[in-house]
Amino acid sequence: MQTSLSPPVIAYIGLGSNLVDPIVQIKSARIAVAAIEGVQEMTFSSLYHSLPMGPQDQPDYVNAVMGVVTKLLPMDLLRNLQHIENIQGRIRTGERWGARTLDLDILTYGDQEIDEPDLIVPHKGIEERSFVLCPLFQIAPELYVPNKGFIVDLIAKCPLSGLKRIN
Ligand code: ROI
Repeated sequence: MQTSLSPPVIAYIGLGSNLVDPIVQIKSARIAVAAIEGVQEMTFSSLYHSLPMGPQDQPDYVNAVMGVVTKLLPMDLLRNLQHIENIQGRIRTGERWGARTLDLDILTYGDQEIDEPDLIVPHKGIEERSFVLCPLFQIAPELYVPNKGFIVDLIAKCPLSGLKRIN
């Protein structure tokens, strides 16, 4: 893949899966993300079991968050993550908030705020998602999420919604 390199930035990536052996999906994705050229794994949270946000007629999810140092520009990082989603069998049905084999979201990218048609960072709705905030807090307890607040304050305001740590 064609990419441009820039100075290293710390980014956090949310991982989610609720189809075709979610724990295996998340573990495979971790390896694939760490293997992207220009991306280095820094931290990886526990795995969490979460109830679906959105339509309830879908399986429960497994979620985790990964911290990386990357020299990729945000759009290049996004394209690489989408490539991994596709390789792991993600089918985009167009259904909003439907089940998926793998979801890889850029949660934060340094202190940048990005508002592009394909990419909004910090991730939209992060403050309502305990399945993102809890693993993120586990690996980055002092994080300030640009334009949203400190992770510790975001977590205090977010219901746990049945989230359970697996490992
Ligand atoms: N619900 C949970 N619990 N975990 C997710 O990763 C997740 N991802 C989504 C939607 C469909 C909004 N619901 C989710 O994209």
